Amino acid sequence: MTTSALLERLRALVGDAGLVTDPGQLAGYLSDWRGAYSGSAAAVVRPGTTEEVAEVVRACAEEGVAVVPQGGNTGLCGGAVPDASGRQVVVSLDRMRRVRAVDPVDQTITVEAGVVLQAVQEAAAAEGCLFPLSLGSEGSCTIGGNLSTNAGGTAVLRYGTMRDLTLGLEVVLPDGRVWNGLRGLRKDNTGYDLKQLFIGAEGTLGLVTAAVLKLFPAVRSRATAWVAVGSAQAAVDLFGIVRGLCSDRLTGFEIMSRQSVEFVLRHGSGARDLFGAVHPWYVLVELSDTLPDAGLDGLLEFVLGGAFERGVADDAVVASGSAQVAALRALREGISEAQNFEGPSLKHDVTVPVSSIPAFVERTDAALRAAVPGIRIVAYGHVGDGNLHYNLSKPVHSDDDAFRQRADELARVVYDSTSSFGGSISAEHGLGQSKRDVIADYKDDLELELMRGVKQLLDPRGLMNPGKVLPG
Ligand code: FAD
Ligand code: 2HG
Ligand code: ZN
Repeated sequence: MTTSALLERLRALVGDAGLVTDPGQLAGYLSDWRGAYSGSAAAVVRPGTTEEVAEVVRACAEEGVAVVPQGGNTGLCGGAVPDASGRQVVVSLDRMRRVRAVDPVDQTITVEAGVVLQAVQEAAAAEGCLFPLSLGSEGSCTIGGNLSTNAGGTAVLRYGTMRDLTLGLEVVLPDGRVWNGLRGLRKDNTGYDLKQLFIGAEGTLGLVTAAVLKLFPAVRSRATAWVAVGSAQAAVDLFGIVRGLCSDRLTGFEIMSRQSVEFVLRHGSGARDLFGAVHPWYVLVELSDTLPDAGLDGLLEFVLGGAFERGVADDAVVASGSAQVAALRALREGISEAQNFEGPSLKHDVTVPVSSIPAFVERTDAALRAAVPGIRIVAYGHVGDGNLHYNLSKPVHSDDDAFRQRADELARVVYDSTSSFGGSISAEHGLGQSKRDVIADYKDDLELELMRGVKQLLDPRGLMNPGKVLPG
């Protein structure tokens, strides 16, 4: 069958509204959020139901055409972007936006894969519950993308990653069969936990169409502080102090280097520095509780007072009122976007044991500064999870392309250092196309062999998001 015959078959399945071939409309689906990756496609298909997804995938499989699943297209590793051949079909879940059920007794929510994360949070809140996954991209990213990247974000410390938040999945397999694993059971020991294969698979094993997710009791009080610390070691020490005293009430513990904050101060609208002096590192601490008057501000002040006495914290502000909380969060959440104004951002999403963060930072900073004098290291992230976004911006007044050309060499510096601390080169963003080759040097051969075996079992013809995750 020719491409045009396949497109007519797809049009018959999903209707005119479900098939995009117009170049103007295609553009938004063919490159990622940052414009760092772009490709071409025979078409974008937008099925409206699981049955339609299954029919579309079956039609493509019968014609030997590769499928690229896409949600909100906010991923940072090029996983949702097609290759340059123009032969692949992008399957966007952006018409599958139904919340199928919210159950406050079972504490579950069942949603289709195209539902935007923020809409899930809102649907849960409307029933007095909490869906805790929280990302800077939550207004655009979808549950299908969150599942497929095993997204993390700022509340992992308390609630875990998407893997921990998922009870059941519905998946269209690469041959078009539908696996209905939409169970909301808290316990189910009937063999292999198949849903975990699809979580974090970045669309290489199947197309997720719906999920049953865990809910939690709504949070009724919060306290937020912005703390200046003198070193990464002090940030880790502060983490130990806060966690020790606040336990599960500690919901978020985010670190930011001065360089990261400076970018937001320069490019974020209305952002302002909180302290008179400049500090090398900052921490955003968030406590939360289900009680309405849990006295969290007082608790946070008490904890920070102890940290000052021990010389761990240098300055701090406990936010008063929702406007100040939003301003503090914006200083943290604005970093990702602010980097885009400073030339190419070479992203490295690494994780090491929390206790190794200070030595990791010291060693990696030194190696990078030796390699590129004047390099701007934009290190920040979820320090309570040992996860740093160790991003690199070029020295001021230097050439974009010259810096980009050194991306692989500089990634090696960061990844070798990560590896020497027993860390991982992808904490939460995945491998996509950006890290699919380099992972071969940092993952055990046996693990890669087992991963290839799983791929071969589920997708023997390699038609589900080829060129992603597995080394070529
Ligand atoms: P997409 O980008 O569309 O796709 C991501 C991958 O999932 C691709 O490989 C795609 O093929 C696959 N996929 C998408 N939908 C499906 C489906 N239904 N079935 C099978 N495969 C599918 N990530 C974090 O983990 N933590 C953060 O704190 C965080 N913050 C961010 C902040 C900003 C400003 C931005 C731009 C991104 C951030 N991200 C973060 C990265 C990104 O938002 C997440 O990876 C998110 O989970 C991707 O969701 P998406 O719907 O946009 O997926
Ligand atoms: C965050 O924590 C995101 O802000 C994005 O994971 C990180 O842009 C990045 O590198
Ligand atoms: Zn992150």
